[in-house]
Amino acid sequence: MEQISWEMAASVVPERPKESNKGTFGRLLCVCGSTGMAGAAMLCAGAALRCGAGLVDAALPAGIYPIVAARLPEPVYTVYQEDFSPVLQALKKATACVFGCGFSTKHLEWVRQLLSQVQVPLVLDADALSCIAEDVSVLDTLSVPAVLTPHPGEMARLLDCTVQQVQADRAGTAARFAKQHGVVLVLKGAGTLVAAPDGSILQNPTGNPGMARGGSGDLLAGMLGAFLAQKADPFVAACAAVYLHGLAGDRCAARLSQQAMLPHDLLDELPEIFLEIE
Ligand code: NPW
Ligand code: AMP
Ligand code: MG
Repeated sequence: MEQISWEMAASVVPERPKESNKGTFGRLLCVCGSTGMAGAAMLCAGAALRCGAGLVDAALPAGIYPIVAARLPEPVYTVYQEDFSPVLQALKKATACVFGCGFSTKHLEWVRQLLSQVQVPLVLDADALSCIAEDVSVLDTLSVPAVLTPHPGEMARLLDCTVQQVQADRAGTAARFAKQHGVVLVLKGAGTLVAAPDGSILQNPTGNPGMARGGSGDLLAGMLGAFLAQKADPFVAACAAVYLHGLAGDRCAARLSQQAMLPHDLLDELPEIFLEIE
């Protein structure tokens, strides 16, 4: 199978014209995190910041806002409680949105509201995917490009099948789902696959088992969201994000060992990688 190349990954980094300002590089809304999963929001928003988004707006439940804001000074924050409307207002100002990392699976109605109102390219990850699995047909109502980033467990939920069935035919599973719903589908795991809405597919050559720990996927979603906010084509953005995420993981493993590396350590590898691209 054809693999994602360094050149394709590098193509996602835009020129930074002399006269540019933060608006030039997009406004990414990250609807992530819930009580008990503040880390998912931090990792997602932190990765988006390191991948060039002009402005990151982190939409958080009030309970975790002080924790996240104390650690990440750069985002603006949209804080909500029982009422989801502040998030829907923030969505109107965004140029891309990442939805689902650590969001909790209790709010199917909020997922429906966001999907019915979103007008910008969208990353759907983690608990947003688990909610959508209740009614996959909501994907067919989307009028914007969507990139879905399931791990095999989430893919199995979306298809109402077993993880073993997903893993037995990863390429076929990813390509069929992408084509059927007109989305970009990133099927994660060793040799992550990226399937385009036309069913074509590329495999990621980077990454290692040191990335098999909680939080890795939340970083990937933030990286991908940042590239979408900077107007990258959704399929190219997905390929670039998985390639650069895996490359950062490989460099982390060489520096820190697969045993001890942590997801947030990957963020420290990104500046060197972007220096090589620039
Ligand atoms: P098993 O048990 O390994 O055999 P869930 P989650 C399966 C947030 N996080 N290959 C797995 O199978 C996320 O963003 C927050 C095969 C199990 O059945 C989500 O919102 C963190 N099977 C939420 O937690 C850090 C695989 O899928 C099921 C597989 C829940 O997400 C952690 C598990 O999936 C986390 O990111 C693979 N490669 N991968 C934080 N610090 O705030 C998974 N499975 O139930 O959706 O749980 O992925 O942990
Ligand atoms: P998640 O399960 O959502 O946290 O996502 C895990 C991330 O780590 C995905 O990007 C996976 O592709 C990556 N990952 C997990 N295990 C491995 C592995 N054995 N080899 C390469 N990448 C992996
Ligand atoms: Mg995940």
